[in-house]
Amino acid sequence: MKGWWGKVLRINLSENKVSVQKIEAETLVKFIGGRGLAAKILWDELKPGIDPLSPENKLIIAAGPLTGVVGPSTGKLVVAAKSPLTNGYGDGNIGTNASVQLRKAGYDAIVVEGASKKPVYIYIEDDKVDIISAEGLWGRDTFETERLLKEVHGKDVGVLLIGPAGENLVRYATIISQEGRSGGRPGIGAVMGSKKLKAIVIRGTKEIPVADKNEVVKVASEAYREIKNAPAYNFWMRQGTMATIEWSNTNSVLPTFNFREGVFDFYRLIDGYSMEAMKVTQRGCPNCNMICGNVVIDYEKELSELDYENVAMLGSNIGLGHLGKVATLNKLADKYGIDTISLGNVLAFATEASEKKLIDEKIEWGDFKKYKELVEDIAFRRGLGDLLAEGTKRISEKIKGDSWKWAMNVKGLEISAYDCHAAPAMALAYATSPIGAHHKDAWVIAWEVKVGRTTYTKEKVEKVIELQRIRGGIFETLVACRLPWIELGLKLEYYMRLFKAATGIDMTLNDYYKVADRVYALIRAFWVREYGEKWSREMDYPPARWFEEPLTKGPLKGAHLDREKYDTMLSWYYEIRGWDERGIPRKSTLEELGLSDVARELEKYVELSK
Ligand code: PTT
Ligand code: SF4
Repeated sequence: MKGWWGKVLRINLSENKVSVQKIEAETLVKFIGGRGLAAKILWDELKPGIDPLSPENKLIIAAGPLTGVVGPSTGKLVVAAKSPLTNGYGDGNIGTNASVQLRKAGYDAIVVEGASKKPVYIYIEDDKVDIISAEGLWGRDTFETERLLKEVHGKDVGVLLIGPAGENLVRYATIISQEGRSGGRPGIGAVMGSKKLKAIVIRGTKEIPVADKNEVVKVASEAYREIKNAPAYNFWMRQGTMATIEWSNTNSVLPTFNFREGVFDFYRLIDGYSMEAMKVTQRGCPNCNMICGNVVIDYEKELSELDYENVAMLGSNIGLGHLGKVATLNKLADKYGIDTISLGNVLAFATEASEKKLIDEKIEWGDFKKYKELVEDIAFRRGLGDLLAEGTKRISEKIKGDSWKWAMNVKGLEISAYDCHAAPAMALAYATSPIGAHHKDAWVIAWEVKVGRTTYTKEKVEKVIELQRIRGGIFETLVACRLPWIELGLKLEYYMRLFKAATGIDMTLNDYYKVADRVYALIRAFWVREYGEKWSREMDYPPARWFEEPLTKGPLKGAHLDREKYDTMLSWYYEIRGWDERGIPRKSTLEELGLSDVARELEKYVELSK
């Protein structure tokens, strides 16, 4: 079979055992790769109810048929596991040379099982796999560790690794690569830490098997040309995702003071133009000709790679209007391996809790020195940092009061950087994202701003699902970066042609949508199996703050979400997906998607509607 190797590398750290497992062609066609493959493995192999930080959890590193193949932005990987933050399905997407090296080494995915007693790292060179002591690396930050590993194994290896936050089981620790690429928001770095696995280092020397090499090159060259000729290309190369700060403030969706407001008085001091003035270089993922990692010199005269989410969450959301200082907090997050989105939420939540006297510690908005201390305390779980390392949902359960209303998460995963007081479709996108609140599956906000903010229509629900199918389905399974498509208008057709050239399989857009729906239903089944009778449609709700506390500033002053109308949208969402009023896929839906086995298993935990 072309396009895939059909091979998973399994490494059991409890038993020090390495094996290679074949994946059936039928599974690959049904789930494609990346998130699809990861969800399938986790569904098939995890016992429900396991502790995500126990050896029973599995860490999945999954490529797709486009990963590593020449073509726009194909240097991406999905990392997945049962999440220690949400106790549900968790994944993330990381751009790294490790993706290309994995495929060149002859695998579509790696499954890490069990846990080592002592710190180790894994070195993979094609068929040779070594588990090596990492005693000398444990405790070191991600930048230093990657430098050391590259000195030992060569500059061209791909490295996925964790910092002290992953080692110390911070529930929102991520996997880091190349000093600034980060993936696995729902604590996938902590899962890696629980296995005492510091790093995976990969070198591959094989040729990735494709069905039609000439066609791959032809389609890729056309796509690269289209990207370069896109009208927005030059500005993208100047600001990348950082242009969104100005857009968000203008449209009153820039998270400010723990999502109380959508505008920030000092937004100009942290926007894309301020970033341009500080920029020293640009970095990015392999195979990309529109690299978007903008690197600046931070307040401590070190390098820091900025993206919109990082700056909004560690800037306006904590009241910090100084880009150099924001960059320092961001750099620390990368060095320690902490997700910036959850971090910005946690710091803001702690500040509000201090203001409302629900915690003793004195924390003030915009207090850079205090925030810097707290980031370190979180990474090493010192003092208050130990509680803050648990994420907003668990902190709120501990400090009580009405803090659950402004603990800005869905299913335990913190909200990314778009305020939804006046954006019901975006709120629905957060609430129904398959990993908890994240914009990656349906960034519907830009469209919603154009069609009108205050309506709760079926058209909006359909748009959320369409985007989830494309972004969460197609891009996360192929695995490719979605930014050429969403930012520069590269047509989806290119990805379909590239898939055909790589695999020899011709799929229509509807075929891809069916795969996407299958993956969504499977992931939803995973959540329901974990939560059992505790599962309810309330889990698909955004935080109470957006319903109950109107914006007090800006052009949309007074705006808030309407609970009843939101609930109607949620019912439409379920109806279109073929899920029942609890948000559980109907038996007939699972069967129609070729998931009869999933229906049979799920029925052991909850009653399924027909
Ligand atoms: C992603 C999330 C995002 S989404 C950002 S900025 W963004 C934050 N980046 C972090 C970071 O950096 N350091 C850190 N310590 N934590 C961070 N947490 C946040 O993580 C990223 C790009 C971006 S930048 C985006 S939108 C797109 N995301 C894609 C996606 O999800 N899928 C896909 N097929 N293509 C994508 N392309 C773009 O990739 P998560 P990366 Mg990321 C410093 O990881 O868990 O998915 O969360 O991977 O290689 O850094 O690329 O304005
Ligand atoms: Fe990576 Fe940015 Fe290029 Fe996407 S556009 S592949 S995130 S560098």
